[in-house]
Amino acid sequence: MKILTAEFLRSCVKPEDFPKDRLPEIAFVGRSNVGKSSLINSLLNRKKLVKVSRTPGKTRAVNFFHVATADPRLKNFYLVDLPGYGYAKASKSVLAEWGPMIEQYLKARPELRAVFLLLDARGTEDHDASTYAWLCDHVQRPVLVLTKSDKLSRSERGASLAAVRASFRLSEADRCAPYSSVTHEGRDELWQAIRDLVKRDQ
Ligand SMILES: Nc1nc2c(ncn2[C@@H]2O[C@H](COP(=O)(O)OP(=O)(O)OP(=O)(O)O)[C@@H](O)[C@H]2O)c(=O)[nH]1
Ligand SMILES: [Mg+2]
Repeated sequence: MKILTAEFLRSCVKPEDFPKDRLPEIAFVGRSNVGKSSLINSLLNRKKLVKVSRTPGKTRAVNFFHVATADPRLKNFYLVDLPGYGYAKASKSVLAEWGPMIEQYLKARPELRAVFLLLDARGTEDHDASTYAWLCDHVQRPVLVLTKSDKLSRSERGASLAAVRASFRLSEADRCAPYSSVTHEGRDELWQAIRDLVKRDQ
């Protein structure tokens, strides 16, 4: 994908902060530390556009990145980095703010064309399954991405994909693909998924 520009727009902590220009939005959801911010950097071929941290809970607001590409179907849109869930060390008050913020964003955006749910290729947790179910019921069926695939061997990757497909009861048509923000494995496939989903209702 030829990226023309990729810029941080702003960090939103309440719905009034969300942009009002109606551009298509693509959101990334997943547990804290799963690799959401790294994946956005990898997709955009930037090293430090989005802050990445070894400490879980780095992304605490809804962060919008404005992107322009050379693809006529993806001229102008936002990638949206959501705070991670399941970070037990965050203070209680921060935790109480997180859930509603994510919920408010996901439920209130007609601009939202695609939701990617990121899962660690090395194993999922109960919270991942409940988030998947919640997204299917309240927002839209998310596309699953198995992150950090570089940490697994080829055969382990196959086993991980099969395990997720079975436990999330995916159909043939449901996408689920490995991704590595280190080797960029899966990047072209992810852009293809974004293209297909953005085109869907334009
Ligand atoms: N080996 C490997 N490490 C990765 C990959 N993606 C992310 N990481 C590492 O995992 C850690 C967390 O990555 P982030 O991208 O900050 O994760 P996040 O989901 O945005 O985390 P929060 O903002 O806390 O929700 C960092 O140390 C990254 O370098 C990957 O594909 N491969
Ligand atoms: Mg992050």
